Amino acid sequence: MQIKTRATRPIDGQKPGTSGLRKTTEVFSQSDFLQNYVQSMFNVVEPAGKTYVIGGDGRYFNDVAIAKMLRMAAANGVKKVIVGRGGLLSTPAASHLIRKYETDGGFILSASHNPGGPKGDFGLKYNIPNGGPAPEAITNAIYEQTKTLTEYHIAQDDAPSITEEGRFALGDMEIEVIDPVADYAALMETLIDFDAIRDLISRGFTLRFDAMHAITGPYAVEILERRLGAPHGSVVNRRPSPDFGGGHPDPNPVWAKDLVDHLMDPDGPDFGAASDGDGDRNMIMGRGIYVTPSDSLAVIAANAHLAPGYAGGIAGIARSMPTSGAADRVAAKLGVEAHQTPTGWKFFGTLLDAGRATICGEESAGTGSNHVREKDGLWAVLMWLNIIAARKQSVQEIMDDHWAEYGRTYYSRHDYEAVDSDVANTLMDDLRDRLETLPGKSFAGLTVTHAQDFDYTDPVDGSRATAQGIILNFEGGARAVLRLSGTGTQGATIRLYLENHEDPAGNLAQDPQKALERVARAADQIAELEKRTGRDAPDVIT
Ligand code: G16
Repeated sequence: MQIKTRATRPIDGQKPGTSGLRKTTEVFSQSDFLQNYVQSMFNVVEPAGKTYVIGGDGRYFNDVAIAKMLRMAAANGVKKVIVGRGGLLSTPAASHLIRKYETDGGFILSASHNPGGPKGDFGLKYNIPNGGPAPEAITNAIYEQTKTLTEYHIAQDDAPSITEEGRFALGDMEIEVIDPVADYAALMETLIDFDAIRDLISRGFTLRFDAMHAITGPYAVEILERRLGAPHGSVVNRRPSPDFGGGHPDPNPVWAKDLVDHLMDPDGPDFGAASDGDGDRNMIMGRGIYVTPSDSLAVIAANAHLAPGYAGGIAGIARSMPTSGAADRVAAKLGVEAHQTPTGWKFFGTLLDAGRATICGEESAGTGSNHVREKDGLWAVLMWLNIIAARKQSVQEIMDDHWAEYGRTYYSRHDYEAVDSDVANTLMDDLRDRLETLPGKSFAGLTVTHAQDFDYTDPVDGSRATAQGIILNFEGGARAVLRLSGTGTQGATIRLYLENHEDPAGNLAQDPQKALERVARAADQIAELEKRTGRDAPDVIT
């Protein structure tokens, strides 16, 4: 095999965000953009003689990028690559393979819930040997490499086809092409009570899983239909397509509206769920009810012992700071640790590795456990089905019982998308400067009790992350959080997270937007969201 060393120059804007590097496909496919980033990652991980997993969510450019990465991996001395057939792997499945085959890490190609296609987005991240996204010490080192890179190495030969399973070679590097689903499905069988779910379905329980034309289609068909017996057609939009059927593969009530319509129909299925582009996010619904991700985390944690994989109990619950406090109440009752981390699944890794958290979750539709080191959409769906089967209750009944026991934390997120970056940064900077002046002042009839910028010190390795979002606490317990998204590719997205807890004796049946109206107005008055962005309402409310 002939290796070519090509001269290159640093390319601006290769700083990884909340979860790896995400850019428009147009930017990612520009000359040398991918190669520069891959070589920068290789320069940090020193891949000679090592084994990696490579796979992606099948979006446009996935195949081209993987072929190039295989040639670069061979040229950089990689010993072996395990790759999903067709270059496909869901993010949680990739995490599992890294752990199961004890590889030196993996490379996941995805822009998650962002649209795909030539006009959509693309992304790439490195996961460490524990299966989780690289921590900031590594992503920062990669970014430093991108700023000084002068050359990259690539094999002259073409990469072999990866459309069939088997063992292939590229120079001295072995390429093992495997079934993307089999290992993951086997793992789920060890954690979840498949017999109980099979029995539930055989007695007429109906479900609709919307794969949103994305990667979970083949996983859901295998597990929900073939192994658990859901009738053919229970999984819809099941075939992954490079542009996700022209849609936005983000499982929330806005982008999965078709699923919401089915579940809000009095004759609709008993259970509904959706997953995102790369299979790590989830949305849970029952007939007539949408479960917020924050509530879903709390319910899964409270009932985890009903699933075989967690029968011995859980060690702790971790949530990202903007996620509601509903899970903390469960942790308190169970007498287990509760952790609050910055946004980004990578921050859960140390807690999971140290056995200080078993269940983790985020308001952004991510839930997972210590079975992998990524959030896992299908796992959350299976946990819910397991809980429904064990409790012999509907989703609505489970939520009613949960709220009656713990109270209800009303929750919503308001997104202002594609805001001019300068406007968004100035808004946050000005707010940060005024934090000390806010306590004691009233806005929309709510008095601020506490205002802070969230800083985090990892309790396991002591690493620090600063300026992770502004928290505004109000008298009576309401909370608003503001932060800028780290996953968008157009301008800035300002996220406003709102919550208000109602005790079990309070009104548990309010419309969440009504219950949060006052705190939303207070946050807007404080941060001048509408005035500064020139919008009279958020672009997306979930
Ligand atoms: C990623 C991260 C999550 C984060 C989400 C949203 O998820 O892994 O931890 O909550 O982005 O982040 P942001 O608010 O910065 O946009 P995914 O599913 O996009 O990989």
